[in-house]
Amino acid sequence: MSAGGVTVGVVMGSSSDWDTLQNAVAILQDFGIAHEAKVVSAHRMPDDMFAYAEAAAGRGLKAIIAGAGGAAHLPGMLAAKTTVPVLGVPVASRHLQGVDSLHSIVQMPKGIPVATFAIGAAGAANAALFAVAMLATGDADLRARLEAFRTRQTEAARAMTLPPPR
Ligand code: RP5
Repeated sequence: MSAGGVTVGVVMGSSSDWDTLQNAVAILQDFGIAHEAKVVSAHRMPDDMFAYAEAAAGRGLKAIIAGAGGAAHLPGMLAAKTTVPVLGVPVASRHLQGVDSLHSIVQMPKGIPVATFAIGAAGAANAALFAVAMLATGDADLRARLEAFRTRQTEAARAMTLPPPR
């Protein structure tokens, strides 16, 4: 964790993305990761976006989870301006259901990677779990909590029962 500061930034293109990105924040909260969540719109706040990316490493951020919908240029442009790993979450868009967001984020040209996750809530949660896994490589206590999370998930799946056929 960075000295007294934020370790993982969660940014999104609009407050309308919060319903999706809150799934990432919930995971970070559960694991006690110091984080922040804010709107940083690539096309409506380009100067703010550049400032956020340029300050990220100096602020001690270890990962940036960036969610956006449609022409989802936010994750790519952040990644272009910082070497802090950017984890991209495609948000389901109104007209193309997030396939546009997914393609926009995943098809980064060679040289500037964005780790891209599934469309929607699952992608947001997995981006946060991936950030936890990255941080856990240097934090034995966090790794133990991630392993315990996996164990609980396994036990929950083993306890699943099925109803009789109709
Ligand atoms: C993108 O445009 C945002 O990431 C959002 O998913 C989409 C729609 O934004 P709003 O019109 O809801 O503000 O910038």
